[in-house]
Amino acid sequence: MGSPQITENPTIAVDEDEENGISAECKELIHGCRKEKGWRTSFLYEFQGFWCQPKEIDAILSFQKHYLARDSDVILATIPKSGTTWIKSLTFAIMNRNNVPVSDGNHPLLASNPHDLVPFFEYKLYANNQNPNLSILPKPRIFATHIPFGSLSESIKSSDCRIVYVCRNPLDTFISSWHYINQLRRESQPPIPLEEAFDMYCKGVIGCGPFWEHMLGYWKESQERPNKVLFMKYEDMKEDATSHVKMLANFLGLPFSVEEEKQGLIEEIVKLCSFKKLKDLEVNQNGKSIKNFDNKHLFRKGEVGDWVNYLSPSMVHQLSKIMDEKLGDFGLKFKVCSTVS
Ligand code: PAP
Repeated sequence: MGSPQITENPTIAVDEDEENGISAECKELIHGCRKEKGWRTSFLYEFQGFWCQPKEIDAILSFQKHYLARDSDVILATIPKSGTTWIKSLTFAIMNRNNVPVSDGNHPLLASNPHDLVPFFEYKLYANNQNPNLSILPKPRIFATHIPFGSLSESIKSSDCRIVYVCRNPLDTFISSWHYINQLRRESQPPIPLEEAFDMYCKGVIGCGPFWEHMLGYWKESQERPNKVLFMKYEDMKEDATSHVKMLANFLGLPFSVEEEKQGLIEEIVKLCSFKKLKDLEVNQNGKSIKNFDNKHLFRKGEVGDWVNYLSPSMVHQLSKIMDEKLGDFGLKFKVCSTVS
């Protein structure tokens, strides 16, 4: 349980010099990559078909070289702002329920942010030129990533480890990303205008984007190998969290017993991991975790359909058209709905 003790360099949050401290291999590589203006940093680079920052590329190279998956590993994959924090908390609570009762007043989720309990490969484990010895971690290990399916390490693809992918309606993911990035920009940087960010998003230029490629990589794999990749949607989870927690536990090979169900354990997990419960915790109000960013920005509204408050009809039309063109033929659809009043 838990993540290995790996020190993070707090200066990473500053990103004063995006190329500072990256390996010679990465430096050489990015100079041959297409680049575009970034949302928070000066540039995003197109690496292996997706957009990312130099430090992420360096970490991904190291991850691809060194990470060896075990059949018992669980990998949680998302594109940013799609429900990562939520799926981390749910999976952690489900998988550790025999070690730590969900009702325990000292449950790790009450004192730690989910990002500290389920580490990212690229922002934590392999960040800052680290190559941690993950073999010392007890089984089953839970890791997370924003890396697209095609760039996962070969051992993930060839082993029997399981992948859980959470996908969110791009209209909401865009708004969530826009708010989050504006919180992280340095004081000297003005907020990025909504229209500018929207154009970049529609071109696919966003961390780990294009969003359609990211979704399709995992979607296709989930269709071909449903026992390998579980594909869930944020909106469906919001609508019926209980049945999704049950489905998740089944997929993870840890189904709830009749007794557990009778005791209301599934509902307890849903409650423990709910937006309201996590948001109000001291660690999530005042703590810092991933890349030393404030945890509070990970809990904004947690609703479906907040995009109605920001996007013009023509923006909705444009993005819906892209979703339809890029995803429709593959049967990946989103209800363009709003539950926000
Ligand atoms: P990350 O990629 O930076 O880790 P991620 O957790 O994927 O972020 O996304 C954050 C979104 O999930 C936020 O959405 P919003 O901006 O529309 O509000 C956040 O509020 C929402 N979120 C965080 N925790 C939960 C939760 N427990 N239940 C539902 N939504 C959540």
